[in-house]
Amino acid sequence: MSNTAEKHLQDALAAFDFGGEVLDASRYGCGHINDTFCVTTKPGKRYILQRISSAAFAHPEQVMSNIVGVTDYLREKIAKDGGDPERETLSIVRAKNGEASFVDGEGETWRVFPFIEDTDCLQQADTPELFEASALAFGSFQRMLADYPASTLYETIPHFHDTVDRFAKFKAALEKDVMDRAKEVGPEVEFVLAHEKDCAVCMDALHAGKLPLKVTHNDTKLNNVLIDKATGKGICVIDLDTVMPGLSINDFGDSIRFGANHSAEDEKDLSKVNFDLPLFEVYTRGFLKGCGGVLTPEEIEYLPWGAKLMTLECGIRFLTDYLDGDHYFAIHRPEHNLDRCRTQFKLVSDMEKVWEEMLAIVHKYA
Ligand code: ADP
Ligand code: GN1
Ligand code: MG
Repeated sequence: MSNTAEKHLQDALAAFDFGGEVLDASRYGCGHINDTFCVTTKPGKRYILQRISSAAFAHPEQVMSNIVGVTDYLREKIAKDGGDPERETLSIVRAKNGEASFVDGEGETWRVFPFIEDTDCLQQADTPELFEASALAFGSFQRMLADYPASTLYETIPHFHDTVDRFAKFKAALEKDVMDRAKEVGPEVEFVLAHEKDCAVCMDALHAGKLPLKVTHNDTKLNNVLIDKATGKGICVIDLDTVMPGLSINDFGDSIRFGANHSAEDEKDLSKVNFDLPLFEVYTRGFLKGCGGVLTPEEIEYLPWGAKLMTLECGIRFLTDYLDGDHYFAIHRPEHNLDRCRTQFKLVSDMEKVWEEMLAIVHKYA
């Protein structure tokens, strides 16, 4: 994220029809990738206006093509199941020229979604019930897209969850050390190097045909699902930029990484960062229920690996960005990415200590 989004905000606002005068457009949310604004109009409606991160997405038009396809498909499915398509999936507000997005004078892409009202976006699971609600939502997302034509989807970020490739990119950043920061991160570097073999476990299982490619979300943190304030149900999975073929265990794993603990992703005091096995259990139960039988026995067997590798990989990504000079993830303090990396590695170590229990929990609900 950078402040230059404000430079083109007025142009972007003018490119869309918000159904009335725009009263306000302010930065919104806690995402690390896009520039997000909440737009309020005179008729009292709200919208999400986003500038898609060009640091993350080389082809925003491909991102939008995926989102149009997936949300059209979900809308039909939700309606058939008697749900409310306006609240249970994102809808795109097209630009005045009929396109799914607007490109500003600097070539940056903007898009608009109606704001889904009367929902909460949580940064931490306040109760196990809410965490389970998010698990049901992400599991159902897998189930609903099980028959989606995967070949029509673009790979919006190549090698996104290829942990072997993430390891290689980390080594390259370490070697270059453009910011001269490697000397500050010895223990973190050691941690990554000691886990080199682990990085290959899921990719090897994919290549061996043990794990299938599915249509997956790939960014299933708790704040990417909206919880209905009235019912406490996870009603809408958002942030669809990385929906593409991937591993189901990674959708499970990324939620565990972010939500199965009681601390913030950027907590500085590591004594507060502890993997929570009961929350792991709650999420496992909800996710498997939401998936409704679409996972193979091998996918279920590998769920703990999904949890461990998504956490390790995310820590590696934060560390790589720190070494590179913080160009990818939005940061709000100088060592932000390093703090984030440390929480992830603490969680990985915790998981390693209760590995047998994690396996037992997965077997219990398989
Ligand atoms: P990023 O990729 O930067 O995480 P997101 O698409 O997740 O961007 O959006 C950032 C935040 O904006 C979300 O965490 C959520 O709080 C809010 N948000 C996004 N879309 C909607 C929507 N349609 N309705 C309500 N809130 C939304
Ligand atoms: C980013 O977009 P956001 O903030 O929901 C990132 C995820 C990371 C996450 C770490 C496209 O998610 O992969 O796991 O930060 N998204 C992208 O919090 O890189
Ligand atoms: Mg997000």
